[in-house]
Amino acid sequence: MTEPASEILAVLIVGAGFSGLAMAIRCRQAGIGPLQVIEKADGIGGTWHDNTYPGAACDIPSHLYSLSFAPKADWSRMYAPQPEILAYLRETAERNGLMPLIRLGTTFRGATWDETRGLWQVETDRGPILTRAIVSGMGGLHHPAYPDIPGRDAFAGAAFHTAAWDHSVDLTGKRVGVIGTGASAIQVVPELAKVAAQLTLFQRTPPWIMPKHDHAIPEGAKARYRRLPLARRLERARLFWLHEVRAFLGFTKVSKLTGQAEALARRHLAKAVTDKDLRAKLTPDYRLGCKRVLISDDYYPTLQRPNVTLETDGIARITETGLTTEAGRSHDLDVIVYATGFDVTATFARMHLVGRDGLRLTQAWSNGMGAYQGITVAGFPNYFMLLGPNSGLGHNSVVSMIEIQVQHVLDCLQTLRTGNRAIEVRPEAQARFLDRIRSRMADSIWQAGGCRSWYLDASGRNTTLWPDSVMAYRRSARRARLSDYRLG
Ligand code: N01
Repeated sequence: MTEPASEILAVLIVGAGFSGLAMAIRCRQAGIGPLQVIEKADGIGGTWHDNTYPGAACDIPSHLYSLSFAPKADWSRMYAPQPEILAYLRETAERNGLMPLIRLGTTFRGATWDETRGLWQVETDRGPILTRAIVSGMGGLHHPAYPDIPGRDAFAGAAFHTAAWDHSVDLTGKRVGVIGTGASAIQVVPELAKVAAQLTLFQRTPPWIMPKHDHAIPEGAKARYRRLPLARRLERARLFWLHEVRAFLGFTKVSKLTGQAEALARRHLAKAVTDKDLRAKLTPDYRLGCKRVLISDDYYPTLQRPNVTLETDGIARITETGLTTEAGRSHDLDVIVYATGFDVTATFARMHLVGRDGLRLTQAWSNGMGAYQGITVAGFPNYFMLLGPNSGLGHNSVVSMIEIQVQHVLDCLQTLRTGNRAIEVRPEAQARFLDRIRSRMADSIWQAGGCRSWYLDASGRNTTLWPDSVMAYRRSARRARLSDYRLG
């Protein structure tokens, strides 16, 4: 295949969510091109395009969960609802001239490194693309996970996942069953309970929940942020540090303060739930931080509504008319909502990437996922990941992580403009980095906290989260240390 040079991209960005858009903006500002963004969905926004369930919102404050170089002064609430975040991403893309560069409805199928030409040959469902570099902004939370419960196909009513909401189904007056009690469930349950005749929540493990204190941002504050960018920046910094200290409050490892954070969460529960039996069912038996710590002010009150039942008996099977529990209780339902999270490992495992000397990413990761700074993998030149392995966060805004990674990738991309055809992480640098991660993980809250979560892979290793503060990651990853890379 010999394409004219004009059809060879400098960078292909996969995914038009927070990471992909941030990368595209910064590439344009740095004059890196030609550039294209492909997105499998029919609109931009990534997770905020997919997750449209009632009550969807961010559990990180808006002024922190936004790009520092694309600020928004007039966020409506402390915690923005999904439509507002999606609108922000659309406006940001438009304002930065990205829309003509984005090809929607185009799925990345895989890519093969062409050593002779120093190019990636990318396969999409809309044809091939040739590019010098690929930046994956695919993230890990977009393949809905459905539980392996017998009889799942037998159910005669409507059934859908929180990340693939079926808006054609009117839940008013219906008997609704929700499976799962994670971050998505605690947002959707209060909304569904307002309209459903009966809502049954199937809980396997109770989450730790802290008060949210959500509120509308006063008009005066919005005007101030508009007038005085410094005031907005100070608010962002305040929120950043407020969250950053959580890394030392038991959110990454058991600390002296873990017990105090747990006591705070228990008080939140005790204040909201007076019934002793219900409170016992809602009390976690593992350490706070082991699973994502949730925030909500309306979840506990919702569980005490007369039309809501909390079922803690395990689900034995799904039948034509509802669910049967292991104790033999039947729940007749009109609708089942799966709030059962995402298949993170499968998302990365499905990346059909063939690097140098025919090395497949699945081979490179046969003992578990891992990447230098969560960004680059030895054997895969000019391939970069945003929010790749071990760069998710439990305690602070992932947007901060994205911005650090974008800067690192920009440094790498700059080397390709100065005569180098390829930049590839040195295996020894990657090994050193992964050793560091492993040793920090050993006594982390996710390993030692007495729970299982989506953070862990099949062998029980945490390959998803960064085990330290954002500032530590910034020190580690913000600038690409070129001595850790091989240029050629
Ligand atoms: O998914 P989850 P999620 N039978 O994996 C249960 C981000 N997010 O969509 O705990 C019964 O957390 C499972 O039970 P257990 C955020 O990063 C962010 O809620 O495994 N139950 C659990 O309760 C988050 O961490 C926001 O015992 C079953 C639930 O399903 C990530 O997305 C908002 C089951 C899955 O919880 C995922 O959150 C929403 C079974 N067979 C999401 N299988 C923000 O606001 C699974 N479960 C930023």
